[in-house]
Amino acid sequence: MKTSFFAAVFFLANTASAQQLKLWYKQPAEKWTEALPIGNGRIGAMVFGGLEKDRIQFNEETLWTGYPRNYNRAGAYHYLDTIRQLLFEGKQKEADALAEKEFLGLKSSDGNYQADYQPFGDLWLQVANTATATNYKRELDLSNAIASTVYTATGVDYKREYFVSQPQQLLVLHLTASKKGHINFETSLSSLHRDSLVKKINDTSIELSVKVKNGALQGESYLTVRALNGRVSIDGGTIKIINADEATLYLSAATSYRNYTDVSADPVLLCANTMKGLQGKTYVQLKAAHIKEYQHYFNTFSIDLGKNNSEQLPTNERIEKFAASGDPSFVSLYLQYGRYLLISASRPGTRPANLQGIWNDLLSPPWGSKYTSNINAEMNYWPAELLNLSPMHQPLFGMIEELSVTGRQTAKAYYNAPGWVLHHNTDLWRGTAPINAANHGIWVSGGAWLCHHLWEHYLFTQDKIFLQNKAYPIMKEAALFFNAFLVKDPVSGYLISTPSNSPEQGGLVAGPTMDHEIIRDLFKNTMAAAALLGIDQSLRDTLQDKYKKIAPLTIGRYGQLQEWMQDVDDTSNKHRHVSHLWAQFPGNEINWEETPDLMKAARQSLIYRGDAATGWSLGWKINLWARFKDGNHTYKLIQMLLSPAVTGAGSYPNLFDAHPPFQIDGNFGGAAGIGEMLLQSHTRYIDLLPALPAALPNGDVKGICARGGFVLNIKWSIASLQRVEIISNAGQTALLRYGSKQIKLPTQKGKHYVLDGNLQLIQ
Ligand code: FUC
Repeated sequence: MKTSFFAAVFFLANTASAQQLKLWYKQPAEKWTEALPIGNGRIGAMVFGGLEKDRIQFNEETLWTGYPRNYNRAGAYHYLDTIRQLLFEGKQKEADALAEKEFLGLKSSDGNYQADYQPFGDLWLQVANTATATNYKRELDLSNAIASTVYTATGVDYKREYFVSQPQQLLVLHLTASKKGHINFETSLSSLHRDSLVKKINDTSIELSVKVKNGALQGESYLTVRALNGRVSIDGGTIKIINADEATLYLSAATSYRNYTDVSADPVLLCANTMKGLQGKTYVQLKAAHIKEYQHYFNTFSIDLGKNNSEQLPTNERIEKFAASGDPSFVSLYLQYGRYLLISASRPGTRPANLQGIWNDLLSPPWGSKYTSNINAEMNYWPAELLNLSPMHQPLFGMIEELSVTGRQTAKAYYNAPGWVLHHNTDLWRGTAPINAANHGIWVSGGAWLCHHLWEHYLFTQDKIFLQNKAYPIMKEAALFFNAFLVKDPVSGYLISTPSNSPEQGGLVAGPTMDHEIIRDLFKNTMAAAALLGIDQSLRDTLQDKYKKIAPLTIGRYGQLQEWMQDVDDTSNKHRHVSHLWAQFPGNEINWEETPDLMKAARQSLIYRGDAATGWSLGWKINLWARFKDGNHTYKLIQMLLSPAVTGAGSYPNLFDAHPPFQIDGNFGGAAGIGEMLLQSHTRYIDLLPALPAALPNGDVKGICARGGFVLNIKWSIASLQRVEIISNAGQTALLRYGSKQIKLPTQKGKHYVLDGNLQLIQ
């Protein structure tokens, strides 16, 4: 994996894009969805940029409600056969009632099944002399991950810069003025947590201590100020800075969370140590180290789709005008914003991005701002490999590893089965038992879907060590679960998944199509991994035998891909979940080469479902249409995504995706979908520009990745491929295809190849 990453960086040297990678505004944020997100994977913050009163609302990724505990109902498996039998007899209501009573997980002491992600606090600035301010502008520069606010007042130019440093583990805010002695402001901390306290630590620092209401965790945040000249003093919990030339604020945040079973960390000590790390370092050095670390990831990829004048507009106006302006540089900005958000929410060594990444201002956020595994948690990671951010995938793998441990107890308690299972949700404490209600909580394929990510990481990176040590043992255990779990359907004779559901509709059923697609994918990938590693022949034989017996995909009476075992699909159903299309995307069982009839049926199903959708559902449909190789339809949905979030769907002024109120998955699904228009590699081919819309006739993408360990630069003009550069990180053979042209290119590891628009090798 390391090799491919560094090769990609080298490959992109001297190709800095001429595009402006900025979100910018002429006025401060009033609402949270207007504020600008910054983050280092652990600490996240929303910058409002208020003139007189600036607010920086911040989070730390491990501050949640709840506590380490067992979520499982011991002996639930005693009811499994009865629930199955009732479903086989068509008694869905009775099955559901029994499952509600005996088959859900255990609630915590506060009555919740799972925990909620919490806000931490607010950092405030009360700034003097802003009344006559002009030339106001705030922006977020994606090229260096720095937000800024600038304005002029009484002849002095002021600037605030904000970023969250990964190397230093601090949120940093730097204030400067064009004339000496003009920095005058007060700064303070507050928190929504009722159990919180702000107090002085020393002459330049204050601390905020919080304790969550329903749970075990405590948090600590230190704020310290360094000013150049002028005076710093503390009055109560407020730091005052008078007549300084410049000032820098450093904010640390930590909690007592150590891991999902241990809450004995000392957040005070952690904050004190982080502050010690500042000694001997200047702001300039910190900023340079931050930019270097961030660009190490961000600069592996660039995209230029052309531009028009709308780049001159502030971002909120660009969203409003996108449908009319057709500004292609807004599409590239959206993609790069997705990459920025993933780097900011999911650095190696941190927890994965949750439903809101790491940004949340509410004590009771929508859906707890947890991890929903029936689409949302996975969608967050769709751009990771394709858009050259493979290291950002690591936090998800860390969580999968933990779930494979907690999910083992769930497999035993509910199914008396070996291996591990995850139902439709998890939280910081890695709960895996079914929650909420039988009709959507009893869904067994969360873990198997996550395993798809382990395998995809291998396919993209060809990292056999990862496959052997990390991925395979977890995939194998997930496969062992389903090997025990699948049962014979008395009607069809096929092996099916039951009890389960087609997320989140149709109720508790036997044999939802999505489960079979995901389980087949898991079995196939586990067999392929074992074969590559040359191990577990008898398991391979067992899985092969079961694989063939799993209920196949079927086409129903309306030409649709059936969502259930019975042909009961309703063509007027507009439900946001399009679960049965999983095998077309993110899976690959359905594709134009091998299964064209199923491809047509899947497309028909999606046509019935319609285009209208919010948030992640639109994100999913974008990827599906790209895989149908229908670029214009894909683009139509991208236009819906890049429209104001007035009616629900679309984007907020800060380009956060609307799944009212906000959920981050659609940002990631959208970014991945733009990539899927330009490159696909899920069959044996690497397809160049497979779904290019008429609206994007010219472009240049550098650093996009294909399975097989390839990194590509693709250039096209007037809707026609001009040039392809391909670097091979693993020495595999690339089967490149563009329209009806194709070339088989055996490669050597580390070598770089150049082809023209006719796929002729020129170098
Ligand atoms: C699934 C979706 C909802 C929401 C929630 C977090 O349950 O059906 O729309 O995204 O996850």
